[in-house]
Formats: sequence, structure tokens, C-alpha cells
Amino acid sequence: MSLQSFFQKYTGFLRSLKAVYVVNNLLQSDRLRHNRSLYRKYGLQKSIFSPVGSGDFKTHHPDIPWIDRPDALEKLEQNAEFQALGPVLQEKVRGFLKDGYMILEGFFPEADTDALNGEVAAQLEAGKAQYNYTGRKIFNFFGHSRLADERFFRNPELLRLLSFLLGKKVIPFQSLNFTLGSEQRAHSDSIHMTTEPPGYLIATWIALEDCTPENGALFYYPGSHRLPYLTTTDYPSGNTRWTIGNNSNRRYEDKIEEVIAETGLQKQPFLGKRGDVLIWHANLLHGGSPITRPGATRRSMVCHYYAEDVICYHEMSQRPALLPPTHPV
Ligand SMILES: O=C(O)CCC(=O)C(=O)O
Repeated sequence: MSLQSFFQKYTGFLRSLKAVYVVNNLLQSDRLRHNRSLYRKYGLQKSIFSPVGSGDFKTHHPDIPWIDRPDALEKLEQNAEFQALGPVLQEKVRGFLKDGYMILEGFFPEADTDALNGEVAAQLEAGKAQYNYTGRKIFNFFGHSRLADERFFRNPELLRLLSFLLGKKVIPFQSLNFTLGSEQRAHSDSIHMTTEPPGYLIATWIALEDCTPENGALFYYPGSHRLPYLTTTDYPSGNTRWTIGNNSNRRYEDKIEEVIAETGLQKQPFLGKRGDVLIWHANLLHGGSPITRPGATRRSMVCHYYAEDVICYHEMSQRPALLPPTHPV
């Protein structure tokens, strides 16, 4: 068993040791080599195998995603690629700039979502795919399924749209499949997958069955993408030079709860239909509602992407992000 797959299940003490991640980084060096030139580009003077976090970037590179610039709406209207989109999609892109998300209704036909649900169930049954230590998330299912990979994770139409939104070509980075709702508290992806320059991450959330008020629907806070990016120095993470704080995630989520209360942001459930896709901004606060009907399933897939010429790292665990494995499928 590789260290990587061991850590998918393991929740004990070793998870808090930065040195363990360094060993894993060395073992996965193929998936980190691309960072050599990026570290040079962004003036980061450290080994590509070392822990990395927001503290390593005392000042941010001035490259701000165009969607986050004050003149974004004005520039959008003049953009030739935008003008070539139909009026419906144009309105959704305007909404993305304003609210930090957009919804593509009925993007995937039922035949595709049915087929993917069948493959996930079969691979779980056969023990080829597994939930990670959370008991809810199946990491990188695209590595087990050509359908998940080509139709969902690397869907050319979505890749084009995401690259347009970030203003740079995106790299499909990781996927998570769920059969039950996550019931995860509100958070921003940016604490888990962070980029330098900030904001060059984007995600798709795909409903593989209808979402209801009982089956743990996704929720989000429109407009929250405009909040400052929180880092591990903005809450008592418990991190030390050598270790990651055991309760860092809980404390981060407590902090987010405070921010929501202070700003008066309004929570919105996503009662999407199967086949719908929700695209969210790197900093949009979101999470999973409680499951109030015992046994209710909520099949879904989340795919994360970041721009190809930025550094991506995991702020909470201070690790450089590994490029996806090149599994045979
Ligand atoms: O699907 C959910 O319930 C939440 C997923 C999520 O928060 C994430 O992938 O960041």
C-alpha cells in the first residue's frame, strides 16, 4: 500500500507531522516537478518537497484573476469570447462575477448520470473505489472510470468555460464523489486548495441525483467570494514549525461561522436536479446541509481545477498540491 493510499483512510497522530508529508512528497516527486519553474517564477526559495503555506508569500504576486478586478463587469462586455456566448450563458457569467457561482441546469443527460452512478456503485461493491477517512468522499474516481474522467472531470465544454472564467487554461486537479451528503460546515475551498497568486481555483459541483431539503443539499452564501481570503494565521490553527494543529479544521469552521454572523451573509440551499452543474468561485463559502431523512442518498461529484501557471498548495495542511496521478483507466 502506498503512503498516499494509507493516508486516505488514516486519521491518527502521523497526520499531524509535517515530516510525514515531506516523505510522501519525495515519493510522489513526479507529481511535484512542475513546481520547480513555478517556484522560480513566483520567487519562492524553498524545496518543492517542503511544507508550503501562505506564510511563504509575504506579499502576493500582483496577478489578480480578471473576474476579481474592479473593472471586471465592464471588461466582460467588451470580451470577444464573452460576446460569442449565447444570451443565457452571458447572464450566468454576469451572475458569477456578482455572486460567485452559476448554475447550468440539465447540463448532463440522465443517461450519463445514471451510467456514472452505476459505475460508482459497482466499483464500491468490488472494493476498487473506497471512501476516504471521512466515510463520505471518494477521491479521484476519474482514475477508475473513463466515463468519470472524460465526460465529467475533463468535459471539454466545462474546461472551456472554466478557463474563460479564470482567464487562464485550467488543470483538472482532483475530484470527489459522494453517495451521501457531506454535512460539512461552511468553508471556502481556498483554505484547502490555495493558489499563488490567490483566486486561481474553481470548482464544478454536479448533481447525480435530485437534491431535496432532506438529503443533505449543498448550500452556499452568494457574494461571500468577495470576503478576504482566510489563512491559518486568521484563526488559532494550532500549527507549529513541525506539526499541523489537530483541531485546525474545526477552528477554521468556527471562525467562518463568526464571519458569517458578522457580515450577515444569507445562506442559500442548492436544490438542484440531477444533471445540473453548479460552478463556484475559489472563495465562495459553501457546505453540506444536515441529512434529515435517515438513509437518504445524495449522489454528486465535485471537480476542482486550478490555473496551469500558478502554484497550488493546501494551506490548512501546508502541503504542495500533487498533480493528479496518471492512472490507467
Ligand atoms: O457536496 C457537499 O456537500 C460539499 C462539498 C464541498 O464542500 C467541497 O467539495 O468543497
